[in-house]
Amino acid sequence: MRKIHEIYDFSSKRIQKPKTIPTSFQKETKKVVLVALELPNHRRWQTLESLQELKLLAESAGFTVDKHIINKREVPSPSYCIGSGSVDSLHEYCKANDIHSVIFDDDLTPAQMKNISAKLDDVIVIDRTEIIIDIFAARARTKEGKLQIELARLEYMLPRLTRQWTHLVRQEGMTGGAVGVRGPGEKQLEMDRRQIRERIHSIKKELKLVETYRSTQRKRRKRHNIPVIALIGYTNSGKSTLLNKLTDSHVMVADKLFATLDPTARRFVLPNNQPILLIDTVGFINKLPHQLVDAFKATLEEVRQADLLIHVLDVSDDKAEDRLQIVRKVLKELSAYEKKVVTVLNKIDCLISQDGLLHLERETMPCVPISAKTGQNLERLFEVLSEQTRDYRTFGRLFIPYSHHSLIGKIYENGNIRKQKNCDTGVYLEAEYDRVLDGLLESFIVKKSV
Ligand SMILES: Nc1nc2c(ncn2[C@@H]2O[C@H](COP(=O)(O)OP(=O)(O)OP(=O)(O)O)[C@@H](O)[C@H]2O)c(=O)[nH]1
Ligand SMILES: [Mg+2]
Repeated sequence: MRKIHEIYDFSSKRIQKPKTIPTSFQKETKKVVLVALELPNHRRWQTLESLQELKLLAESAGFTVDKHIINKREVPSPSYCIGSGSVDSLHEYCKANDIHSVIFDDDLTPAQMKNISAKLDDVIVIDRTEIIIDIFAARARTKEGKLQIELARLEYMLPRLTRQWTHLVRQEGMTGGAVGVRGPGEKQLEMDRRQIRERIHSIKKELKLVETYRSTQRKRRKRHNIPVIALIGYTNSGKSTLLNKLTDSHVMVADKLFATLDPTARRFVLPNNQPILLIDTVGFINKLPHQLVDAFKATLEEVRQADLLIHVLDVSDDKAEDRLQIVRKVLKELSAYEKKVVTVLNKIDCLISQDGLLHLERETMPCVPISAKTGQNLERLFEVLSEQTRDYRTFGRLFIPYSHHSLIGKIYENGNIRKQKNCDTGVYLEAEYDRVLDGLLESFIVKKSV
């Protein structure tokens, strides 16, 4: 019997008609129209910005954007989201221009999705959450990532399962082909729903194990007293590039949205010999679908539990200011807003003028302008990180007798010696070192300083 996630594949089937959302690896050009609803409390620039982001998402999913339309209304129409007249015009336009799909900038209710699909004939109707889930699905590589996506997709799909759907699903032999067992209509629908719920339950159980594993890992790190620093930021801002540059790793870097889905942890030692653990995370975006936030709990927990966040902001993007606000909003949603943040103003190698930079610097203190790609100004970033991880260091004056000379080697390895004087019976040192050495060095401290 096929697994349910193989059957409920949005990229191959959908309510009422087969639906193919092209993923980035499919080359065929598919034209789409983007649709936004503008309510009285929306400003035009906000609508346009959101559409701009949707355009990036559509392109990341392999679509070519033909145009966008904005429908102003007092309230969303319960049947069609936008006005029914607008749906008719949209239909005409799509027919005349060979449009493959329309993508709504907001989430559609199951009823709206069904009604619009009915009016638009062969044109596929997609909403924001669905396209984001689809991109995530195309990017997921690890078992954990795939499970998280499947969960988000099933949760998105459950309320949208309708009778038209079961007709299609039955043709595919979803219940394993036991003739006579499947009842028509409601009964079939109920069976499908139950099967989805069971699958959701079992994925959640598997993900719980992942959470437990991660929390054990975190406890182990705490024991080693290594500060954990999570790289966060808008998708495509350069988080993985920075991780690779600092740790000489090869995490995938790509000029596309959501290149990274799984958290990767790498150890790095600052020039003052302070080890830190850097964690690369999934990128943020405006209106991150709640199904994804729920599904990616284990991943996002790394952000919540980190000792410090490095917010990577692409300052070469003229939307940098908005992206900053989006990231702050998502941090609030994740209850991680109170965390210590160092902002990295990235991609300065692409800046033609420094004009906007000053304003962003004022907005994001403490911050460091860098280029993760060329390595420009990374020394300054190290200084700021050393400063921010001071709590993990002890500053002290020590006298180590020659009988314990091996300790001096340990201080060299885990610390930074500022002054050293060799005397007859031992060595006098002024040093800062990792707190893990506190126990070993306690009895040799002449004076502790801050
Ligand atoms: N010119 C320039 N390009 C950069 C710099 N940093 C990153 N890039 C480019 O920006 C693109 C995105 O980089 P990634 O490191 O994949 O970005 P990310 O934040 O990890 O993206 P997601 O994983 O999708 O959230 C790639 O094409 C990088 O080569 C930089 O300092 N300068
Ligand atoms: Mg990345």
